[in-house]
Amino acid sequence: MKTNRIWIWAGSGAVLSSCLFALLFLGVSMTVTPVQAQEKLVPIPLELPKPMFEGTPQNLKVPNLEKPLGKPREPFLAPAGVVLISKGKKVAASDKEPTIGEIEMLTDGDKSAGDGSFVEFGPGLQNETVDLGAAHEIFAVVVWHFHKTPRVYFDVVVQLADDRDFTSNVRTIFNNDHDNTSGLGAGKQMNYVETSEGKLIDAKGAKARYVRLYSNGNNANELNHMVEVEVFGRPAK
Ligand SMILES: [Ca+2]
Ligand SMILES: [Ca+2]
Repeated sequence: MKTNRIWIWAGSGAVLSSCLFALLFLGVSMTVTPVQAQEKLVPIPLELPKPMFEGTPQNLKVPNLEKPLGKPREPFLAPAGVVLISKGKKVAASDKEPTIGEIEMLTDGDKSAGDGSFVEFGPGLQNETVDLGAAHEIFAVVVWHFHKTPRVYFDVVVQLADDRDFTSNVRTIFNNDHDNTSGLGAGKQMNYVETSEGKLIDAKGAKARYVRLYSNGNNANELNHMVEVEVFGRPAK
């Protein structure tokens, strides 16, 4: 009898401690798993314009140039509910009087390559800033500078900030200015050839209201061009 009772006591003790252990384990794994990892990921609703040229020419004499993928880009995944949040949003530019087109055309939804769809800004380092109207979680920024002919735009830097003057919580999400011509810091990303796919930049859910894009001329001339900027995200919690 006495032995039985001891066994029962020992048995419930073991059950209790394994329950405690399981709870502890669950608690630990819950704290280390980020909330986002549990969200369902789906391709962002990105619509591409018609290409004006096939493939990518190999004869561009540009240093530090990324090798073309040779196939369509894989769909970009983000949490379900992430949508295009930049269409029709206000844009400001360092060159307030573009020589071709209007600043508003950067977020008008027209991504065509042809004349009448791109905006031409002055030479040298220029920037354009999209105001999303409120803080958003940003997952992707896609930019089309010019895709009528294959071109490489220089010193492409993309930044996020909380304020329009880019003084508060400034983060750089893309920078291929490897020798710091722009004075924004040297970047490690490579030069790339513009295509109808645009350049897709992973913003990893960073919170910001403003998106700023710099460029500093291109391999054909000193001017800066922009067809469209698209930002995919959702309102910040
Ligand atoms: Ca446009
Ligand atoms: Ca540079």
